[in-house]
Amino acid sequence: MRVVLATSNAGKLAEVLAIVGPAADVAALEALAGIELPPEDGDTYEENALVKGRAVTRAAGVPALADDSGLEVDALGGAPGVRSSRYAGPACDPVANNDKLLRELDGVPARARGARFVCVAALVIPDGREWLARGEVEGRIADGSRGTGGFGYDPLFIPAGYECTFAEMTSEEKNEISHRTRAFQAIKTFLEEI
Ligand code: ITT
Repeated sequence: MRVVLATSNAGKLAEVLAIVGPAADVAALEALAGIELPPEDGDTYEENALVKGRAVTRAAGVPALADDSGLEVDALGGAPGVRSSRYAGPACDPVANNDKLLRELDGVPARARGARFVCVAALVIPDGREWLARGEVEGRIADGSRGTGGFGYDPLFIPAGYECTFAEMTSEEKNEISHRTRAFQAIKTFLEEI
């Protein structure tokens, strides 16, 4: 089955292709020229994932997958959370976001740098049916930026049980344990049903 992934984030697209690829023919949003994603002003990952998925399904009449995700840092009361992409401002600049996060955690010791990545994946199909699935991975925030793989906050995130950041892992290693894999594995079972 052909589904369109409602994202403008190339890093997400690559990961979702690797996870869901064998179960469905996943196309990038660019395949549907002219369709723009609506603003994400929901207060939850679930609302935002559905907004993205519904917009693409409505505009194109095809099944859509969407992903809303973020990084929740304990010492910051769960911020940046659902606002992760815009943490340092509307430019959604990952380097500025990472710099801001390191500044906010300046002086916070390792034991208090706990964090988790959260991903909510949505599947929306033209007959109105919708599915949601959440995946999380626990870890902590490094003292500095390390590694060149992945995207977004990956150079700052050390998953529990590891000493390297997500950006120091291969994409296969990250995909073994990531929040995105956990969410999209569940969505994959729904895809196989319809
Ligand atoms: P789309 O809305 O077009 O899908 P986006 O990047 O704006 O792309 P989100 O609104 O879901 O996506 O924001 C998620 C942000 O959380 C993302 O920009 C990263 O900063 C961060 N993030 C989520 N998953 C991540 C991961 O696996 N590795 C690193 N950062 C991640």
